Amino acid sequence: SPVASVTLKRTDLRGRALGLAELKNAVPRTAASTVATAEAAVSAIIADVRGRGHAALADLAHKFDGVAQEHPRVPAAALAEALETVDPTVRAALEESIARARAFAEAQKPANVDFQVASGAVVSSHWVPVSRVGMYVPGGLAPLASSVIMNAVPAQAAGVASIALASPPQKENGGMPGQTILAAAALLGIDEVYAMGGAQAIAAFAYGVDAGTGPNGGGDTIDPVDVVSGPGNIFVATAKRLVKGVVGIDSEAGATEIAVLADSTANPVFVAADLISQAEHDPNAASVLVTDSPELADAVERELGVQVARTAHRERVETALSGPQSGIVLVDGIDQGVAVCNAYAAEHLEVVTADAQAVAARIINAGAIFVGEYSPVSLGDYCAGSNHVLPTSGTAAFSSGLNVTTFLRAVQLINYSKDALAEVAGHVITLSKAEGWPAHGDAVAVRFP
Ligand code: HSO
Ligand code: ZN
Repeated sequence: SPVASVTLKRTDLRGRALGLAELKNAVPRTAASTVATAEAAVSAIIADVRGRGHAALADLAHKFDGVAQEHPRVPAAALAEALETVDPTVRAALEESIARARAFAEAQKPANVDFQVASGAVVSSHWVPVSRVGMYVPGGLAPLASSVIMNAVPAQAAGVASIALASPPQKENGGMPGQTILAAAALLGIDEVYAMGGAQAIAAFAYGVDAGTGPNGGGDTIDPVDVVSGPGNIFVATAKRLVKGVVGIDSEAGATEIAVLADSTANPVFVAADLISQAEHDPNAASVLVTDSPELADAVERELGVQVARTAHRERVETALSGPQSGIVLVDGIDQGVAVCNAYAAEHLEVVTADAQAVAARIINAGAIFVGEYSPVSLGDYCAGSNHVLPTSGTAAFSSGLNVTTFLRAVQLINYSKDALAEVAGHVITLSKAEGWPAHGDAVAVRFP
């Protein structure tokens, strides 16, 4: 039909003075997808990969991806071919995306600190990259070539020496990951690529896989990594949670979310388009409008009807927009709007109000904040220079999106001279006695007989 009827759940908070707990309950959100449901199956897969190596990977590729696979390594020739055959306009767009992301990631690198605490007493923190990273790029519903860029560029800027990439084998592509994913990897100079999906890919990265464990005694060694990064489905997210501690992980990325904080100055055509853009990802995606203008809310809803009717993934978008995770929150002014957005802690927040920059400065909880009507979320998904791997489900309140520090550690260096140690020795000895650890104090005293 030419016009879809799209009604978003409305929550009217006007005139209500709500505390933080009440605000958190008032914002549209589904119960966090229960990782517990996948845990048993994922634990079994991890144990299988640890126990049987390539033979397990081959069995799981057959079972989940429907492909016959001796070993998952993508041959160099397949990467080269993908780069040669990629559409030139796609290649140009990937290159622009890489260039902007790289320029920003380089600028974002934190500075080392060498600080003189007292005379002859230097304490430093030096940022050191992890040695090896395994990045996951989803296939299936969401074959995101742009996610290759978002994972790899910050790791490269951090100085990670060894980068491996896994993406599910695609039956339609001869058991290789998608061609655009391969082309993006080739453009980034990543030559260690595996056709592996799901929890098994995460297990292979976390624990490594021995050579010679393949069904016919084949298979390259997959060295264990220090950090596993990248988005994925519930199985991938569960596997990342289970291997966390053995390796580092980036934040858990669930179904995508967009919140728009808008006043009467916002353009409803733009707002509707942006709400649809993220709803397109997933029937569980969340699109939330927070506004102090009931007229804008009505106009956006009308506009959603027009735009949803002609959007390619109409069914998925309708499901996402009508779900309990999406909705319109009416507030009595921008102050309350800011409070609602901080309580919600969106993965993506657009601020489309008068003086958007000043309003954005008051947002403390969001994965990424898009300021003003010419900074839409889909710009950030591809070509802004920012990163699109961002914390979802309210986790933006305590974690950050993927960035150069995801792959760095701040190693501390302590360098005191004899005089500098002498100066503070009494305090060390006092504290060691006060805590009942006198040998600690002795280790200082022994230097000054
Ligand atoms: N919006 C997604 C990223 C993405 N969108 C990739 C399109 N391609 C999560 O931030
Ligand atoms: Zn997106």
